[in-house]
Amino acid sequence: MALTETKEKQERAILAGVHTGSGDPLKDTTEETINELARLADTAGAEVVGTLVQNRPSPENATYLGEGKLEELLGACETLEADLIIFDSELSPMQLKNLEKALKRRVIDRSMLILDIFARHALSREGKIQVELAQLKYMLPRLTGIGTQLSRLGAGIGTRGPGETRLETDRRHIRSRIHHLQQELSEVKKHRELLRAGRRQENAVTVALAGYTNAGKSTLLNALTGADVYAEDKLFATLDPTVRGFNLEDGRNILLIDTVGFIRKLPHHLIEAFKSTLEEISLADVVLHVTDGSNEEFMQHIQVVNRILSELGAADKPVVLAFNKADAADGSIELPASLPEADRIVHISAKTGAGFDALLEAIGDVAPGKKQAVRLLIPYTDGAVLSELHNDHTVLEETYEPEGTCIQVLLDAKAYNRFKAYLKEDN
Ligand SMILES: Nc1nc2c(ncn2[C@@H]2O[C@H](COP(=O)(O)OP(=O)(O)OP(=O)(O)O)[C@@H](O)[C@H]2O)c(=O)[nH]1
Ligand SMILES: [Mg+2]
Repeated sequence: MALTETKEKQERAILAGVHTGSGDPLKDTTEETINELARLADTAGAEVVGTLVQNRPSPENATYLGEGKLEELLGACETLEADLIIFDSELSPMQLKNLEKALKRRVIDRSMLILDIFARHALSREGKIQVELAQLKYMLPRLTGIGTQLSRLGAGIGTRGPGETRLETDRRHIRSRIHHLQQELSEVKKHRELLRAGRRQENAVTVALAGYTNAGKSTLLNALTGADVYAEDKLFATLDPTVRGFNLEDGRNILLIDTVGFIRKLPHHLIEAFKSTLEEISLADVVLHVTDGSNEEFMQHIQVVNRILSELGAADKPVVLAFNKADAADGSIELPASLPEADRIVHISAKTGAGFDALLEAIGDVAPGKKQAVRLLIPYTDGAVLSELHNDHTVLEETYEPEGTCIQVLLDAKAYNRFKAYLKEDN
């Protein structure tokens, strides 16, 4: 039997950007952002064959790059046989159109690249709807650029929809599809709200994992809860929220929620479209912010994550900041003088389990319903109180004394108030 070639041809991509030196984390192209773009391109399946960064105070209005650089880029495309040029920042509809015309090749920007990766990684119905919605909304104003060029230049990275379907490029069709997807999304949202209400009834504490992509969130969820969630050394491995439970030492039930990671210049449409997924973070009791402490850029990552967290209205939640990958950081992680805001900071390794005790203690401290061990003396005449303590609370120790049963039990603030009349004097 003959083997058929199924692997798609790898697209050859050149990365391009403008270094303004403005330090604007959303617009400037730096060595770090271009390296990150290369990882994104790799995740999307492209082979990066070249990079071109122009130094100029601001991008050219009509063509992003200056005239000379554009010539140079066209030459490079021909020499390196590139199929695709990926720009590091979001291009305006006009820039996109002009660039495709000048370079005679498909041009995409960072947003389209991220959307393409999301399209390939979305598994759940909700994830797929959200990604397609973001893609279509992104495309709508750019159709004169993409629409005219795409049919001529064929499919590839930036044109794939969830499930490897080809994105539609007809304006009228897109509008009605957006409408349809929005309706479907509101159905899915109702379902998610029901799930959430169920969790509230179980009286569990919800802790949402948040952090830069590839920080180790899913690995940590697996390590803490014994789950088997997909974790891999690639960007945006996780798109769909997963919830797994575990218990703290005082018996509190924690529901840990894993969800999509963040990145610099995350397309606004994507945040907008992923609102229902990201709501898991804004509605959680505690945010567990995981950062890759072995990555030199962790401070920038933390800033990006904090900015998105406040955009989501999650800025005032109790935060435990976990510097992960302590095993991979050479020496100890050096924390800068001005530390990012967090209620607790811990160093952990999701891989080896180092630092987990401190992590759980930190979560326990900032999460609602913290329990403390107290000693109560229950007279033998109050048998009902004793059974209630046994039924509803964690009893640590019990001894029988002449005046009654001496019981050591874990109580949260509410239960403490209820039973404080029985407090043993030498507590
Ligand atoms: N050395 C080391 N590697 C780790 C540690 N934790 C996670 N990793 C690795 O980091 C990579 C990313 O881990 P994930 O758990 O997929 O990261 P994530 O934050 O869920 O990433 P996204 O879902 O893409 O946002 C994987 O290759 C993990 O094996 C750690 O403590 N030490
Ligand atoms: Mg993950």
